Formats: sequence, structure tokens, C-alpha cells
Amino acid sequence: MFKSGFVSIVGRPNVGKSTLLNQILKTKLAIMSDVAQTTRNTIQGIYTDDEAQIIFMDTPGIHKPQDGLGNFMNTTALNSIYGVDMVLFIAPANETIGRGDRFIIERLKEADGPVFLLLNKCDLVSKEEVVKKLTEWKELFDFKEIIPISALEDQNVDTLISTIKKYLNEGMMYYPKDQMTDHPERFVMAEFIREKILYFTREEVPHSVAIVVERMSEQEDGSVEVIATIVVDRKSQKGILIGKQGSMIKKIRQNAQREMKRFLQTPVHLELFVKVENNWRNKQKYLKEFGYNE
Ligand code: GDP
Ligand code: MG
Ligand code: K
Repeated sequence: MFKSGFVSIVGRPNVGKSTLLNQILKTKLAIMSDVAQTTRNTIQGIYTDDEAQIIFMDTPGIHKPQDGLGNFMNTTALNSIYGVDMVLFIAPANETIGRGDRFIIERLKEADGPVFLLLNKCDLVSKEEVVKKLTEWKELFDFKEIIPISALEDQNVDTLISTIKKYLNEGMMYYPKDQMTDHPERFVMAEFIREKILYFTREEVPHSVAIVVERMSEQEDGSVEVIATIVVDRKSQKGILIGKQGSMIKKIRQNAQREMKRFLQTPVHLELFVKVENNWRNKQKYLKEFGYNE
């Protein structure tokens, strides 16, 4: 009997949702960063073995909404607990339970299907602390399963997969065996660029950048040309992104290009443009244009 199902991964920003998905899929699918809110759109990662197919949704972190974009991210993240077969709620073992966690817990009561607690980052704390944290969590919610893991160090991730499989129902294979994501490659390219921007500029350029992949085309020699525009809120951000004599944008370009090459397994030529659109975060029009609306 083959099993399949949809599983949503939720939790505050930076608890390790993307790291876990990457560990499961063993590839650089969702982009990880220690800067909050890298993952904006829901990413579907598809795990397939001989017994089951699990379609994972890695959601943007749930946080207190501050603007149009924040609202959208919350809606996406919260909606992902409906209509799925299972919800994985991730909490870090090395942090105290806070208001953000309680906010999500309240919502989880409406979830379709069983909810698991994954206590992540267990590599950072002692066994005693793990036990203590688990006791605290048990009082807050009736989790179907509680699994301490380290997404980064690959601890207990195999246990997680086999436990998920136990709860899945008989079902079809929705995607071909070798397919790992349903996302268009353009989206993945944009995420590579976003990751390099966050990495090289740190806090100087806030999370308000949008990346529009204008073109992605295969050349006759098999290489791929990617043309993308980075949209920022303010002129000052444009200056930071370009850097002294273009040094910053060059670094971003070269490093993103390298990731793209690795991902696509073919030479890539990346061209980057930077454009200022005042206050685009609050303009639904742009959110739609940039693909943040369904
Ligand atoms: P997300 O915002 O929930 O998707 O979190 P990320 O997957 O982007 O991870 C945020 C940060 O936590 C990154 O720096 C990860 O390397 C780190 N991280 C994730 N999982 C673990 C873990 O199990 N152990 C440790 N020590 N760090 C982790
Ligand atoms: Mg993430
Ligand atoms: K993150």
C-alpha cells in the first residue's frame, strides 16, 4: 500500500523550518539564513521513497503583522494549517516559550489533521533541558507526537519521517519520483539572489527587497541566462546594494550565480538590476505583481 499526504511546517521565524526541509530533501531547496523571514512564499518540497510521498510546505515564519507584506505572510502561514494531512510545529529547544509561540498554538487548535511538536536545535542544549522543555510544551497543547530533533545535525530526522509515514493514509504519487519541488525555477533563482543580499548587506538592507526574475532562458550552448531586478524601498538602499564602484552588487551577482550554477548543473550568466519603488510593501498592486498573492 502506497501512502501520500501534505504536511505543513510552521513555527516562529528562525526556528529551523527551512533547515529541516533541506535536511529531509538533502539539497539546497529552501534558502536558509539567520536573518528572519527569508522564506516568503510557501515552498513545497517533495519527499518520495518506496513506501510514501510526503509533500512538505515550508511556510514563512508566523510573526506579528506590521504592514501589507507582514499580513500576507501571516495569512499564508496560517492558511497552511488547513487542508493538510498533518502539521509539524517547530520550536527551538534553546529558547523559552514566548508570546509568538502561544499565538501559533492558539491557531493550531483549528488545524486539520494531527499536530506534531518538533523540538529543534537539541544539539545546543543538555538532555535534561530537552526533557524540561518537553514537559512545558505538553501542558500547552495536546500534540499527537513529540520528537526532539536537530535539523542541522540530522538527529532524529529519520525517526520523524517514519513517524509521519505511520499517520499518512493510502494515497497516490502526486509528483514523479525524482521531482523535489513544484516551484518554478525562477522562484528558486530569486531566492538565491535574496540569500546573497541578506548575507552580504546584513541589516543594512531590510527585508523589504523584492526580486523579480525578468528572464530565464537556455542558450544554444546549454548555459542559462538569468536577468533579474532587485526592487528596494528607498534610494539609500539602492546605494548600499550597488556599493562602492559597484563592488557590492558584483559580490552578490557572482555568489548568486555560483549557487545557480550548482543548482542547475550548467553554466549560468546572471545580470542584476536595482530599481527603487517607494513604499512598495504597502501596495497590494506590487505584492500581486511580485507574485505574493495567489
Ligand atoms: P526558519 O526561519 O524557521 O526557516 O529557520 P532557518 O532554517 O532559516 O534556520 C535559522 C537558523 O537556525 C540558521 O542559522 C540555521 O542554521 C539554524 N538552525 C536550524 N536548525 C538548527 C539546529 O538543529 N541546530 C542548530 N544549532 N542550529 C539550527
Ligand atoms: Mg525559512
Ligand atoms: K530564516
